[in-house]
Amino acid sequence: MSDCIFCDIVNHEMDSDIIYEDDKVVAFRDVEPQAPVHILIVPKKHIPTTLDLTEKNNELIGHIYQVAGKLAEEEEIDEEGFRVVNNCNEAGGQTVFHLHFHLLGGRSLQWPPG
Ligand code: D5M
Repeated sequence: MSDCIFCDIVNHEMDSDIIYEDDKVVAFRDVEPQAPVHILIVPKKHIPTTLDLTEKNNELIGHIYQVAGKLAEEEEIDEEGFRVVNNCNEAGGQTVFHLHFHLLGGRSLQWPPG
């Protein structure tokens, strides 16, 4: 176990409901779902926040959005619509400091978010 829970999930050292994995990312169901479909897409590499991204990560971010679309199709929320959210730092609502993207759907999502 490390001091990062998402690193522990990526390394299969902590139980989680993993629904997708490849060489770059892991996707698993959020333990505190805010919508009928709430999946976290997490890079395997430990990157704390959006502010730590560099040009070297451009391909990774594009890949994450492609995975989000593929999972939205698999979860059958693609046609009705869904949201991909990244929270950054405290006021942005970030609680786990390992970069992650929330895939939310299965209900009508409000705007602006709270
Ligand atoms: O989102 C962090 C999210 O991570 C939040 O929705 C709860 C979720 N979480 C925390 N621990 C776990 C484990 N162990 N499995 C699955 N989901 C988890 P943030 O944007 O940082 O607020």
